[in-house]
Amino acid sequence: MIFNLLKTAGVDAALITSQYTALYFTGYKNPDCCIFVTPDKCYYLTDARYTNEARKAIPSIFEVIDAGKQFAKTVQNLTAAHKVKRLGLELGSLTYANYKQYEELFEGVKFFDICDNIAKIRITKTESELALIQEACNITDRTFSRVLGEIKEGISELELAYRLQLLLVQEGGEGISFDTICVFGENTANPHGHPSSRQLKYGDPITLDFGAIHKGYCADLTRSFSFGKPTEEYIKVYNIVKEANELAIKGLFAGITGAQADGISRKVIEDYGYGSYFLHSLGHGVGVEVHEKPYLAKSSVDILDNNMVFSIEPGIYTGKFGVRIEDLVTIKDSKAVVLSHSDKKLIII
Ligand SMILES: [Mn+2]
Repeated sequence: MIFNLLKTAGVDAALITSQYTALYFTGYKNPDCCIFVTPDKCYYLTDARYTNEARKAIPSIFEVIDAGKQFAKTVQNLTAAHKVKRLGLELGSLTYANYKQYEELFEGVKFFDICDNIAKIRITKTESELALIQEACNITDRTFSRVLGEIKEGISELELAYRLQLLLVQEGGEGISFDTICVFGENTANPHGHPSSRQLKYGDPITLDFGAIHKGYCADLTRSFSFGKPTEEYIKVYNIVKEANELAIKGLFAGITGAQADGISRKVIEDYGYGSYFLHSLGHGVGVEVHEKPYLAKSSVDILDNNMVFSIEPGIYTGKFGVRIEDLVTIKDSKAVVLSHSDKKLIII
């Protein structure tokens, strides 16, 4: 699959610098690596901190090179040795300083951006990728049901967030797919609030947004619920968000655009008069990266297709509190299949 990239991008060689694309092609997570691909060779450049583990972990088509601190120089040598004239680069994950350095080092080599070609490969999941994401979702669901037992008056947002993360590892997760959002009371009004020392009080709404990583693949789940008796307004808002989530999922088919899917949820929320409180877009793709293509947003032209995985996460943030309900979903035979199995009925603890 990695060799196909050269054909579709029309280049002699490609330099992969995004650690996520490298993870995608190798199954090995490493923040300090790059991959150089020619039509018949794949080189995996890293340094001595990773070489030993990398040689065992990654497929044998990759030749692991200890490039020390000389990545650019090593790539220059490879480019010259393979007589590369057209080089594909991931411009979206390259710093300007790197780009300037490459311009100097690779004289006479023409650069092409291969970000779209890579996104196209990563956007559709194979059956084995789907199974890994499903397992990441299962770990996340089990963690959610266990963390409910940890919720007690007086616990802080930070402590609950860290207890949740411990449970997630106990359930088989290898890490968190992003910084856990755990917010109480008025802090739920911030869609991506940071956990603080704020302590839980009777009657507080709670929002948890988190996910496990399983073999490099991410999950992403949000549930809002109530500690003690919720207000009438909270129940009303909760039911609107639930309806927006469920109708968007029901409306999915192979070929719907990200904008159309976003529009389904947005219309529900607007019709109830809360349109200006839906502060973000409906969803995003999930894979080795927790935010990747396709995007479900007002202006998104991405087309949602079979075997893509993405979140459906409408939310309402009134200023006093917020509610978000997020599931991971895929499309099979032009119908939505929900990968998250946590209950969406309003939980009152
Ligand atoms: Mn999300």
